[in-house]
Amino acid sequence: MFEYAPAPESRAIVDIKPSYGLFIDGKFVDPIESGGFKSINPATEETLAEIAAGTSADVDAAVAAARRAYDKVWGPMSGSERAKYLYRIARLIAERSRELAVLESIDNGKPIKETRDVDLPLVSAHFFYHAGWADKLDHAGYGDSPRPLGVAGQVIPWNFPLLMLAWKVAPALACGNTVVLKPAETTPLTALVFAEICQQAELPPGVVNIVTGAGDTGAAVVSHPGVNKVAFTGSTAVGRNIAKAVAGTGKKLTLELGGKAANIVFADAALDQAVEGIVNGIFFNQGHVCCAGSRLLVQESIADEVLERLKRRMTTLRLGDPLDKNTDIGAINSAEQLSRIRELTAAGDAEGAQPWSPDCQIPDTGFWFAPTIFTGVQQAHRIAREEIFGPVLSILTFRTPDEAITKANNTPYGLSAGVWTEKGSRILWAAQQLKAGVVWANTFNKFDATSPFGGLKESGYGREGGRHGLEAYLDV
Ligand code: TXE
Repeated sequence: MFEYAPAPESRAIVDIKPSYGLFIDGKFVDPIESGGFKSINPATEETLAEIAAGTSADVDAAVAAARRAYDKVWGPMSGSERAKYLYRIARLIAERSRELAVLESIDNGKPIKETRDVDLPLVSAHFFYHAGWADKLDHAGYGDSPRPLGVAGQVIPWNFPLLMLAWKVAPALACGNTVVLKPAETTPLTALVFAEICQQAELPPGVVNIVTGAGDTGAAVVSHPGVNKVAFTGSTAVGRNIAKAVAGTGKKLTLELGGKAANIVFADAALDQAVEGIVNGIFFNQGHVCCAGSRLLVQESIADEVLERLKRRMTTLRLGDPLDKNTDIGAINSAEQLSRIRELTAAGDAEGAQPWSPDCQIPDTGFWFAPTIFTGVQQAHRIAREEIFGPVLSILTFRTPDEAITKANNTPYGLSAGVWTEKGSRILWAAQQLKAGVVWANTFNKFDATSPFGGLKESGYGREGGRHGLEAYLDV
């Protein structure tokens, strides 16, 4: 139990409108058919705003606007002109970052400490970084006569709403494409403020279009014949459906799907750092992270000590009001996600693993889940195989480095992994052996606009960020 400091980031600095339309051709418009849904604050269950649900007719209008903008304005524009708009957007995001951080915390449930210090700085960094690429893609700058693809249809999830938008929109625009983006239904608000920022930046109408709605709206975007490129981040199940919908259409596709990352701690690791890395790996953003270190593999000789230190550290985690700057664990994003987490932790109990959580007070309203670790986990258990996407860590042990790698790779996913050891040669060896798109050494959950991110196996394909991320939005 903790005394919370009063929330310094006041709700008063955000101006949430009672309802929002769709952002098409530079304007907010009503959907063609009436209907919508509510965005709610997962920490309080209060309704934040009524959100329009776009149908395929709205998607038609958005794709048509994106096509006109591509053909007439954005496609023919020089890279240095496009860069000016991207720099303007990046600066406006940086200027409005406090407001956007508060709004993201209210709509998503994640702690303000994270939206303020991680999400928003990375969002503006992505726009600054890609602004810097726009003119380098002209002429000889890139070397391979790159050309944009046309209209990009992008569908994003709710775990990093504005950051996932930035990962998709910034490279698309830098390369000369126009965009129709569908935000997640539980977290549309920062995307709608981003639409206002596009207006503020005087981005030509139709270059960015935002169509809110649920999965059917997303399906209409990705299957639209006027879309040339599809980018999706979300569940592996939906990713599979999208791959089928796109097959044979000639659309370029990138998929960033689930994960079940191993965080491997060798006996020679610096344990204080490793314990911080384990905590950050699984409890950052309530574990709503595709690359979360959700399986701890700890060498048997130090397992008891690591467990004791980890439990001690977990008793200091503060769960509660996302707007309190001392909060470490915010709200679970939705009732649906909470029930998925509960289903999998119940399976962990039923299969004989032992759960442990620190004593923490769960608020009466909203969606919450205490940080939890399971010991006695077997590789066959569901909690060792399936993505929980919550603050739940499955702990397994290993004796030899080879066994660690075998266990780490024993998953259909391949997004990320972590290695904790003081031995440099072991880091290089493990990075070679691990079948994961990202391997962190003596750190975890580090992201950078300059570095490619993406998965292997059922975690998807394609890269976002860095030079490699541009390839998803270019023909050469
Ligand atoms: O994902 P969905 P959900 C994983 C995580 C989580 C599970 C379910 O394990 O527990 O997925 O989450 C849109 N065509 N991840 O149900 O449904 C949807 O509207 C086109 C991992 O939220 O995949 C939303 O905008 N689009 C992940 C987006 O897809 C469709 C992040 C993601 O929703 C669609 C989120 C369809 N047929 C969840 N159906 C990660 N990789 O980070 C839904 N959508």
